[in-house]
Amino acid sequence: MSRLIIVSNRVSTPSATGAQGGLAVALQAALREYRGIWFGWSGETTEQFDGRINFQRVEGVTTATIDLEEQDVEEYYNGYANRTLWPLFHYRIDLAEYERGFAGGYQRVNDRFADTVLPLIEPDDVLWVQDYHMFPLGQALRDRGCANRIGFFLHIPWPPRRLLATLPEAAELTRTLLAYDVVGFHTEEWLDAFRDFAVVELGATEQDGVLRLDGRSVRLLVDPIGIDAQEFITASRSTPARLMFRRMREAAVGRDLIVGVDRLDYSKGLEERFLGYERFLQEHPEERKEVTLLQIAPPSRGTVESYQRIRSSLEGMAGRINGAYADVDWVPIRYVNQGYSRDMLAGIYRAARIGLVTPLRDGMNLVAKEYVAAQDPEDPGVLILSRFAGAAAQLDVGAVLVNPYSAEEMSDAIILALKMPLNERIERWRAMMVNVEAEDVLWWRQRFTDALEAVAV
Ligand code: GDG
Repeated sequence: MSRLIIVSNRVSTPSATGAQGGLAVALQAALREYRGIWFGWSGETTEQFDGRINFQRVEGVTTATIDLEEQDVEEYYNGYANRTLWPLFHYRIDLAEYERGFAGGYQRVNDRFADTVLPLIEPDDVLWVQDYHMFPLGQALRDRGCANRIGFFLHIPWPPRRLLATLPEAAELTRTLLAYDVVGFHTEEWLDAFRDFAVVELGATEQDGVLRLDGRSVRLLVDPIGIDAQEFITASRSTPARLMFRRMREAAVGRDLIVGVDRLDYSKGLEERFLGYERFLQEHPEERKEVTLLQIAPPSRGTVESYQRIRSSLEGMAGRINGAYADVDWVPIRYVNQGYSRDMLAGIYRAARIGLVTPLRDGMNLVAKEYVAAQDPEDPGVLILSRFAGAAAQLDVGAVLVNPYSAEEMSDAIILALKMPLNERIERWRAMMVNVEAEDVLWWRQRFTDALEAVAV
């Protein structure tokens, strides 16, 4: 295909090792095969925006980054992206902040992105814009005369129409998506919600997956993201993974391990998870010293107040539950705020009898798929998965699905998983693994770029 230009808020080089978001991990795998550029914000600030591009080439991936002004970061990133869109799109209008300053900064940064990336675009290039930071970028590029094929993929849920309607710029923002040629979502549910808003509020029409409004047409695509399954299986067999596996099993001294791995974020349902686990301890006193919950939660977006609140709330909860149930030789929850390398993470997943993945709302959730990929085929663990994660649409074939708001359901699911016989664990795991391997990150990328290439220029 033609050259691919990916645009997203941040770019990440393949050699980076620390805790990375799901988007970074997925796009590195996708870019490895392509001749092209990954364009985004450097994460640095500058006194006065000058549009200077810093190019780097690492392991076959060219990255191009720009610095933003302090005010841009405040209004666009900490403001509109993290305090307005993220909570709203995760159904948390109670946390969403609507301020015109944020909206203005968001548009300004998208215009700056458009101005800077435009000179890099050659006539045959295909552009692929990522995620909620960049909704208006396609429109900004069209306004500047860009006639290339441009696709957009949303990594988070699209909220129901009546929730989205609370956003003052809802109609404008949704309308800008019509500037793209293809718009992709993880699930049918998110796509339906988008189409519903466009049809009811904007008067768009839809036929055979193509949405039309004011002479523009856009193909809507369900394209669930996957992991680099082969890479993750290899990671789970690496030396750091084996060492970590042994360390975990030794520390567990015969107890079953339950593991959760999440960015510290209110959408991940960590408080509800702790409550569900506490319920389990209350209802099953005989199991108390037989299990340990290890929750790994590297901090994210620490400058935003709602993230500081969740952090201190979780510390309080873990302390309270441990205080109530711990004994001299056992603590119920090990709550860890640091990140681990991917290899180590694979070893941790493999050592766990249960993967507890219970977001309140999640576009997809890659941890669920990583947990599956890391299991020992002869003795796999059980995935307990929220019905409200996009991943449930694919992994319902083998996961134990729960409503994360219900402590009782969570408690029932934990005991079910602990008692599950080996043959049932294997059967469920195989069904999920077929999906994780078949619909992996390469499949996801191919499906999207095929749809984009199929658009008539
Ligand atoms: C967004 C959407 C969607 C976590 N801790 C460590 C670590 N991680 C890695 C995991 C996983 C990634 O971070 C998290 O991905 P998720 O998909 O779970 O969640 P978001 O970051 O919220 O991602 C989400 C995704 O985009 C892709 O479209 O699935 O719904 O919200 O890969 O392994 N990685 C390392 N150490 C850690 O301690 N190395």
